[in-house]
Amino acid sequence: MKKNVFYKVKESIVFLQENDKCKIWEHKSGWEVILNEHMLDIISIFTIPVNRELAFEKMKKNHNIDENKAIEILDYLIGEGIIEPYHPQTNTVDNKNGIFNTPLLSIKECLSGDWCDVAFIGMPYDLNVTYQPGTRFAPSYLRKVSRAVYNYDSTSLEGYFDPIDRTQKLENIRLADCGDIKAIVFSKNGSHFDALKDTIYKLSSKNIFPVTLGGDHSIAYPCIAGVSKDKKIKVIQFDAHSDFGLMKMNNWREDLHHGNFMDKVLELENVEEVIQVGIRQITSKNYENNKVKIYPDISILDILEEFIDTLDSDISYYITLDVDVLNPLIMNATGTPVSGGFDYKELLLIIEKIVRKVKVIGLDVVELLPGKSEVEGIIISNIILKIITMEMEKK
Ligand SMILES: [Mn+2]
Repeated sequence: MKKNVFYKVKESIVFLQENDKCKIWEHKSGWEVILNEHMLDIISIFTIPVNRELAFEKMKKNHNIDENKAIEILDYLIGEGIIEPYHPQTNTVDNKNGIFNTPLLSIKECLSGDWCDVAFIGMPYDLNVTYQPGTRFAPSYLRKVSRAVYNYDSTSLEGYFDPIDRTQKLENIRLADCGDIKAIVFSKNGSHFDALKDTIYKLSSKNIFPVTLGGDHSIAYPCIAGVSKDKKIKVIQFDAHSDFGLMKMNNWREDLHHGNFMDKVLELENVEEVIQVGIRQITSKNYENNKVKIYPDISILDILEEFIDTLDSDISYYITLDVDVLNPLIMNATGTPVSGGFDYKELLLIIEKIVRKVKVIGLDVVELLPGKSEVEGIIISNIILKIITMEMEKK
């Protein structure tokens, strides 16, 4: 039996109630069946995507149906074309697919049932930059160029073959792209920040791994607030800049930007620690905070094993990845580049050691400023793919 198959009532099925009778009607072919209430209750189990185990469990609990009978009912419902395997399809007609060719679904669909493992959310917001704008184009840029890295197949769920490890990866892992948190015009740090926070919280509480595609770095604040709403976490920030304001923020809705949002993150009660890796921008004065550990420039590479030993296996970590942590020689596509920094393999090595040691519960990738080149997008797509692959291997 194929692992991880989810079933759902066919899209073309309509439930009708006529003169005390319950009917289901298939509006494409036109047939209808009158059902007793008992059967209707059983079918309603499948209004959200459920796998066999969960369906059987519900039939047993609510209707006292044993497993043999449950198998019979499931086969009947499939045979009659009432339910079908749930494979959210990628839209190949107008090529409007998500990152890695994932299906573009609503957040509601992603939250329905428990079939989704990883959800991508675009946050095309760059009102908070202090220098060059344009990171608002990164989610659509990543959706386009990431297909050169990996093409997700929602039907076979076969994942991909990694020629370096010589193994099949991401098998039976379900991905979806929820599209962008949208606005024609964003208001500064307004309701869309709240929507992002709420979305991340909902996904995270359903055990779905959220990957937010920024946007400027300020969008990490609602992401971290969402993911830490009801649990303690630690944050690992890859960045050339510390993103501390060193100034008092009176009203964050007005004052928060991509260079000071960390001040607000540190105020979040459930954020126990922020580990900053790659910091190399010079500032007018030193900044110290007992919640923050800083590993400047590429110094972490010299003490990598000791660093990994300091990580806490009893708490979940959230990763916020500012692409300017990479050396501008390979990461030209960013608004505020700083000389120095990691190359691709160095950054991957650090991330790999982190993800192998601790549970990571979410990721955002920010400050990617697309230019004409696709290379930077491909580099970032690879990093995103590696992170979700390593985290999903733990499932
Ligand atoms: Mn940053």
